[in-house]
Amino acid sequence: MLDWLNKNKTKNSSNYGSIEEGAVVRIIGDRGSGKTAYLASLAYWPNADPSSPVQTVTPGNPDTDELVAKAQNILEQGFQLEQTDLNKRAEDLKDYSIRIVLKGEFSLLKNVNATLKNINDALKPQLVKLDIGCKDYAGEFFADLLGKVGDSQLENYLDDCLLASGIMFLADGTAHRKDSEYANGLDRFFMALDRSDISGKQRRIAFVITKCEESELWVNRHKPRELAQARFPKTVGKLQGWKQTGGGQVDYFAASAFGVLGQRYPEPNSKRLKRDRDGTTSVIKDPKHWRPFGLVSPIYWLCTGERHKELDKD
Ligand SMILES: Nc1nc2c(ncn2[C@@H]2O[C@H](COP(=O)(O)OP(=O)(O)OP(=O)(O)O)[C@@H](O)[C@H]2O)c(=O)[nH]1
Ligand SMILES: [Mg+2]
Repeated sequence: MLDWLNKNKTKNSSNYGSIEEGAVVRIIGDRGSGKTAYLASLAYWPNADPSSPVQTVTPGNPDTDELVAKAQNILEQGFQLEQTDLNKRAEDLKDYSIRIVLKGEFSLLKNVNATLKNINDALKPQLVKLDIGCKDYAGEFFADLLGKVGDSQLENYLDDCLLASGIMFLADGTAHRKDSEYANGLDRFFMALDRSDISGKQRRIAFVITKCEESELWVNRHKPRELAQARFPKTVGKLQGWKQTGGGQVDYFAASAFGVLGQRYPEPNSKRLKRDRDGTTSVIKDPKHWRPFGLVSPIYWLCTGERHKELDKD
């Protein structure tokens, strides 16, 4: 899977060229931050918007088919997903595999090195294929980062995490009172990351604020960096510190696995069950109009290191 890290640009003789990018990803974050819902909504991709830059999202293995079934049988029926178990070993966790294809676009810039010989290929619209392999950890892992030292299960998870080129760190935007805890968790996490080497490549961490259909987050969804800074200043401080000391790249994103209802006066497509210091638990209000937003943008960035403006508008 680590081969996916190598940019692999293939050309063919059809009307479309294609650019293939990939990443090995781990999703981390507190209990209830929305990790499994994020992945399930992405893999299921309900009510695709015809004007979205995303052409298709395809599950790539039986584990991912099972996740799609959960999206259909649990989330779409208006229920909550169960908590993810902290398996004994990270190797035994489900390893999801998802291919995302973005619609063809003329992307000459990506081909600035084209020679005259392959300029024809460079002039074709490029289908961008993003392949990710992703493990969804239980939030308990994140709690263990704070509370446990030298625990063999925790070490096993950290070792597994070191294999990833991209980390998605999810935080429920309504759990901002836990900012200090997340910042402390990151300290431990960075200590582990820094002792690893992914063959000279820079690791990327996408900090994703989830549940952004909630009105208090929705209004700032197009300014994810500012939103993160306002809600989780200490966490952002740690992430920026890691970046500045050469740890790797960091960027900020806003997403919702549930989305909103209506276009002119959008309202959250979620029904709140509970809200406390730990954040919000909800179910989908109107499953027929379930359309998540912001899910692909962090993946595009983890795979390419570039931001996709259209995906950010989502
Ligand atoms: N409002 C809202 N609620 C969400 C969203 N995504 C997830 N939830 C809710 O947040 C709660 C936790 O979601 P999960 O996806 O199970 O969270 P998790 O991070 O996988 O949690 P663990 O497996 O325990 O680590 C559930 O009540 C979900 O229905 C979202 O985009 N909006
Ligand atoms: Mg989970």
